[in-house]
Amino acid sequence: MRTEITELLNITYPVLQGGMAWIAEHKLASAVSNAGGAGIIAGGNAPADVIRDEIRKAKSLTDKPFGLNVMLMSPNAEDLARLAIDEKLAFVTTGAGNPGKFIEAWKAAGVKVIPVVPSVALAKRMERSGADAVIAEGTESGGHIGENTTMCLVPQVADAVKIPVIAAGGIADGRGVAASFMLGAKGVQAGTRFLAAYECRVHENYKKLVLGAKDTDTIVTGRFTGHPCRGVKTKFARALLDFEKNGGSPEEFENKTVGALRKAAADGNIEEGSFLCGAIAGMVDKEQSAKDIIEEMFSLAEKLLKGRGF
Ligand code: TUI
Repeated sequence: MRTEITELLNITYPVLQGGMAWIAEHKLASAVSNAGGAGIIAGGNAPADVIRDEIRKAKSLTDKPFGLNVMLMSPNAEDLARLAIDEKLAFVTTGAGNPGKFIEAWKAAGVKVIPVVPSVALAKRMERSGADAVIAEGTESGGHIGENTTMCLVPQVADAVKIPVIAAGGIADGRGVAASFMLGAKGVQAGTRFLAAYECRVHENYKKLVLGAKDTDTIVTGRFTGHPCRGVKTKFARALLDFEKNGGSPEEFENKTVGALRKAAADGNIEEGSFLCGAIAGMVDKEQSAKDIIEEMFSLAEKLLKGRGF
């Protein structure tokens, strides 16, 4: 399935793996890239040395292109931005902010730039700043989210910019891929589905929660901090929501959630971890290899799109 995204990134299938902090490391990224998609190592809040090591390990496992996700709220964002250049990565994706100040240097170094955007306004700004593509991410996504839905955001962004649009949020099978293409996307990004890949080395408890989730099992916490996050509706997540509903302070909320991603992903700590995942978790119910996930997604998508101008 050739699109502007397969051409841009030199990949076989127009699918990017989500840049899930504490989860997306070399094993998963290289498996996705080896399967013909675009694997991504998540920078998260990690220091550059740790991520350099992840990048080098991924290079030892694949000769296919893979990228780095730079989470712009990280205190290490600047170092990670430079690391992508030093390591000559094929592309970067960015999240949780405006990457404008890094774009020129990335482009000069030949690193393709693909920011996540939650709005048409930011998509247009990113296009003007020289981004190669944008990821229009709906509020169905896991982790830090915007307000608009994938269904509404993707066609509006596709109408507003000339660069290719990648749809994200709520896409976990071939139907989601086909729908995204119908909405004007030239590629998709999937996080939650890849969380269930054999090659994803997140804690067993995390996988179990996602695989066991049903349609109503995710909630959004932290809206009042300005950084809403979607994840599994555990007792801890419900307590966070009660805390904000009952007038707790945003500062105290942040204190309660410091380290919660690590506690979930590395320790499987159900009591204090934030098990971020997308609203599509209810549909993700089995572990598979990254290769099987991608091939299953695209064989269905191609069947659905055949004869519809794709
Ligand atoms: O970044 C994500 N997902 C994430 S980051 C993360 S770590 C974190 N933990 C707690 C609070 C905040 C972050 C967990 N999940 N997805 C991409 C994404 N980017 N979603 C929304 C945005 C976004 C929001 C505002 C991108 C740009 C933006 O721009 C605001 C501006 O400055 O114009």
